[in-house]
Amino acid sequence: MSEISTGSTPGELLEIAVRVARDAAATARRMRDEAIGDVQTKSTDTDVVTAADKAVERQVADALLPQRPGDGLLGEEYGDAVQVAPGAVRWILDPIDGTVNYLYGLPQYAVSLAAEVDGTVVAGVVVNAATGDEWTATRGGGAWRAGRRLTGSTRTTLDQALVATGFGYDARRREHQGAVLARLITRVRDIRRLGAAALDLCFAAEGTLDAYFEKGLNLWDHAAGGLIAEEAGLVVSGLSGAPAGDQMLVAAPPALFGALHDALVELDAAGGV
Ligand code: LIP
Repeated sequence: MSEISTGSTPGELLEIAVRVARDAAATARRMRDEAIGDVQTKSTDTDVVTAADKAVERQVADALLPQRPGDGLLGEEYGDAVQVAPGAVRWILDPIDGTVNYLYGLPQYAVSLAAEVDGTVVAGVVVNAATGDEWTATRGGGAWRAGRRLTGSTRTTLDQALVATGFGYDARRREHQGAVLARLITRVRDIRRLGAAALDLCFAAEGTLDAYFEKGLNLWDHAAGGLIAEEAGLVVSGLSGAPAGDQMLVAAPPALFGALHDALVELDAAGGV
């Protein structure tokens, strides 16, 4: 990989993230056939990691860290390499978000890479490794796809909203999530379960979905996609004033957010294990 700049403006960090994420997506695509032959499990028997998840994360670390001393990297597979100093950049990476889709060959998996400074995500990119589709954002600079500025859905009522969500790998959690869904589904247009939080957030940012919510996400699942959704004008948060996080993440345009939020509170969507 050629020279990586030491720049630190959101625009410079985005440029770096885009180049590194595109190369990582190419590796994931190239490796798929061989990688799905080498699969291990993590938290449960259905929580899988392939050789490509690990190889992509190592590739991103090798591309970024040697050329940017002082930066850190929080990745899904190898965790938090170094503690960064105040003002320094911590990269947040999901090498392949939607690993089960990757395993099955469903073209809905992505490299998600964000740059965070002092706890705030300032730049982010999501690249669908199967299709090459790409979404980007910088804080204050808007969210973009193929040169088009994203502004989210114009839907205003929950009963007309196409809402995406996801389920955890733990059967007890899925039971609770399934029960919530059984009651929510009568209040929305329909539900979509696409299998990759980063892409769900990007679809909500561009209005291909009206809203998205999920319990149990890790920071690497939503760091980049969350910024892209926020910069498209969506509200991205937890419930009852909590920030978006593993308890709950809800992303919806302001006109829809209140109704979805209140339904999720009523249905105890952040409850269960
Ligand atoms: C996935 C998330 C998805 C969720 C899955 C899984 P992974 O991340 O993107 O939204 O429903 O359970 O957590 O494991 O493919 O990186």
